Amino acid sequence: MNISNARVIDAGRAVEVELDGRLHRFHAIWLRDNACEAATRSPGNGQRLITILDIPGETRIIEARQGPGGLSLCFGPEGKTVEFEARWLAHNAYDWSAAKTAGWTGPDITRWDSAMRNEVPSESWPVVTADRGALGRWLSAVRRYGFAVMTDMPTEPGMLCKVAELFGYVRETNYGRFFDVRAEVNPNNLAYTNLGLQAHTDNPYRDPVPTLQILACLENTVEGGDSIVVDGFKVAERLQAEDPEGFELLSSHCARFAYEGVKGVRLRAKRPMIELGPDGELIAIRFNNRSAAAFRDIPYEVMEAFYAAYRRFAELVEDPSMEVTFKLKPGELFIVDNTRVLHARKSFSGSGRRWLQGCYADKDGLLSTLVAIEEEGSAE
Ligand code: NM2
Ligand code: OGA
Ligand code: ZN
Repeated sequence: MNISNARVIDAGRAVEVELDGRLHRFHAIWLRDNACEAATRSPGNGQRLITILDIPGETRIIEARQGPGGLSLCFGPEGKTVEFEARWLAHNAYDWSAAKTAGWTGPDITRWDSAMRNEVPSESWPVVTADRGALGRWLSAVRRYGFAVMTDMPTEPGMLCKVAELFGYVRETNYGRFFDVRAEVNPNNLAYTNLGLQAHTDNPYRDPVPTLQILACLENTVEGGDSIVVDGFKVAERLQAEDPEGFELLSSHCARFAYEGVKGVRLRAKRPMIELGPDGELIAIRFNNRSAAAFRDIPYEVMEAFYAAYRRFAELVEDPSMEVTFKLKPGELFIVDNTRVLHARKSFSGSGRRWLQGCYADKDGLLSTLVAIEEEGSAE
């Protein structure tokens, strides 16, 4: 990292510095808050020891000196000198002017369509349990594609929880720590039938929604029952390209979802089908025909147009050019980012047996484990 031309600007309210040939400005208050030294952050755990109120509101940069690997800044009125690494500054630089368009996603995400069927990310259980690098590859695929397959699982009940435990924790719900998915006599959920299920995200009636789902196959000798996955982020992108108003409608109005299938459970949530962050980042898709409740947060004048956009979204979800289809065999499972990738199943016939098990887990733990594995790799 090349650092040059550091100078105090705006009467000490900021510093300007060239990092690898590009000028960046950083504010005095921001730099002071992010000082990486023992009185500001605990050297042991990296947590900040001070609050914003411990930093004088009139903080200014009195002096900027440039060293080989970084910047040495003296802050007034404290009279405190702090060193900043050039690499750290470049990584956290924020002096970008380009406004982002609604629906953007970060560099870790690659959207996909049916062409993914030729390169479905997949690792085998004996390999990921023996090799951190292989586990890292699998988790990295989940981060990038929101979907990955695992093969060669022992076909023992509950093994899918061991997969969640490779990177985090099972999220227990009213359906149990994990649940059997098979046709039942008095099903409390349409998943427990032989009906086809339109591509959906699970549990949109929960807030927060479970961010990962694992579905493992123990038996599958039925006719049909194929699995389908669809990248909801790709669907959103296509909707936005062909019908920007439709995208705007689904992202700026709340839908409602509910599950009230058994006595004592009354789960309800009010959230958009396409959720954007305040900076326009695409955060989550919620789409589930079985659990959509009556929408009542969309003005009368807008409701018909909202429904037209909902229909168009559904048509894109069902467009064969968007889907990857496969039939799970015993010992295979798949994981989906339930905030992004929709899953479906085709209906299946009465002859033969189909037994899947499912569980939920959370993506923050998966991403944390992945970054830790990546750091192990780069520390070698
Ligand atoms: N099960 C399989 O979100 C849903 O209601 C889909 C969930 C019952 C846990 C099915
Ligand atoms: C589910 C589900 C799909 C299947 O249980 O949430 O979508 O293949 N099941 O049975
Ligand atoms: Zn489901």
